Amino acid sequence: MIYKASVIFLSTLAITLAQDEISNKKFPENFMFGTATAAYQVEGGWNEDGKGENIWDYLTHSNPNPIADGSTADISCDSYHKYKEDVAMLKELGVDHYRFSISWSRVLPNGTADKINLAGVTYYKNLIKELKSNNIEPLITLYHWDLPQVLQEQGGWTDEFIIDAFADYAKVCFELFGEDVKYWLTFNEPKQTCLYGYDYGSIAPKIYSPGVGGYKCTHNLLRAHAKAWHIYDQEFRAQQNGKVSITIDTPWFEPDSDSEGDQEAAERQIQFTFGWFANPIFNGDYPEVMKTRVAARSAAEGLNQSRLPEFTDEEITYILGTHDYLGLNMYSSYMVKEAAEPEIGDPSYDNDIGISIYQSDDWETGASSWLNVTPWGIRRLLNWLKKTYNTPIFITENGFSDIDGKLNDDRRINYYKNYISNVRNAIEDGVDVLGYTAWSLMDNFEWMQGFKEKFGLYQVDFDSPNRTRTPKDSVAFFKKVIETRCLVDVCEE
Ligand code: GBE
Repeated sequence: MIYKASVIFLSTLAITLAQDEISNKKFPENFMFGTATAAYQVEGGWNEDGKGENIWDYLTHSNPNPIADGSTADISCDSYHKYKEDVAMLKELGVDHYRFSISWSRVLPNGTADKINLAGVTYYKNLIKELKSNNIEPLITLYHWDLPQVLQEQGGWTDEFIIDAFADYAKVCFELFGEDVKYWLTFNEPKQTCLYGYDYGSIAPKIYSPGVGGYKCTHNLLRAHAKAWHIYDQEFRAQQNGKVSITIDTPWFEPDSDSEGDQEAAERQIQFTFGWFANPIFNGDYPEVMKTRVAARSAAEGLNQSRLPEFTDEEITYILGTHDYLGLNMYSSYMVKEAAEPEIGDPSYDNDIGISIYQSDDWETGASSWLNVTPWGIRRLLNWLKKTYNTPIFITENGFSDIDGKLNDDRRINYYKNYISNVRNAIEDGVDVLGYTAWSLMDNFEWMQGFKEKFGLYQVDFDSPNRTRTPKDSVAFFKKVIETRCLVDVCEE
């Protein structure tokens, strides 16, 4: 008996230590709960009705196929044909908004505004109409990584011509869809596009140009973002009355100790990760620490100018203030320690930062190598964002992956419960959070991991021609949170 009791006591203690207490405070009525997807990950119909090829079509069709399970998203969830089922799922969840993205090459098959593909336009008009008639607010991303392949062949994001090409595309979208859209995002996760796409060379278009390509790409992307925002501001805002911003992704970076060195290293890391994109838009120009470090290392490498391009004063002014809110994607955290200055050698973004980073073995992990369960990190990050940019924040992605995609997804429920609770605590701390978006509505094509890592609230049967969608247990959980605005049985009124 005594033995049994102590086992129970110990296991309860372990649970208590593993999770924070869940907030019993209600979310405000106007707080927006929703889910997200992205065009290439769910639509399929890769060459239907006049759609042009994009860099992910091109990459997944190349030989050998570089995707972990050899898959493509030619069909994926088949949302191009099943958008009504998708909206029915959103309706069942009771969401306030749905975040999806427009496929540039579906609307402009040549990448340029000289030819608009009517069938593509109709698809998005139908989707928006279906959402609106079910009282679901669309939150639209213009660019979720799927650049038209023809534009890549002209140099893609590291070439300046892309600024006008994107601005033209954005204008077409505002014109065609803007009447029914209150929330726009120009870019999803510029760090992934620029660093992973044009510097590390690990995602499409897989260009390896360490310490150079990422900075060049970002320099164009930020000017393209600003141009799209100004077009909206000058030509559409008065009639359409929407908000335009960008979604930036970052983990939380926790200093490994109280030492000044570790604190400074963690701040430097987040400035290189988040400030790289946010500082020009919210505070003006790249973060000081980036300018100084990249310039110094470039000089030591024998270059006569910094690998980090410089904005003109005019550009700084043009980019500053091009936001109506801030989009945030957050999943996990890292510990950061100071490190010795990396030796001068071949240029590298990571050496430009020059810190050391790790994830604790004690942290629970999902199917994705980089994703660990650190719900406290989102609260600290939200507070850091408030302190640094002081702006309303829309959480546009947060979620958990597993390999099997099983219906009984307790670990996903636990992830959501703890993260959302920490979001509620951050609101209590005084952070202005507009909404929370779960990634993802359904299992889908997880980029280089193909269909091996599943983030969905709904399971999708990729072996059935119908792509049958089935709710996982997390659907009932999230539905209840949205309905009651509360994470526990009874919330404080
Ligand atoms: C987002 O990215 C995307 O917006 C969304 O499209 C995606 O499906 C979702 O998250 C889930 O991943 O060397 O193995 O650590 C890590 C999330 C690459 C942020 C991938 C970088 C996820 C951060 C490479 N990750 N990403 S490594």
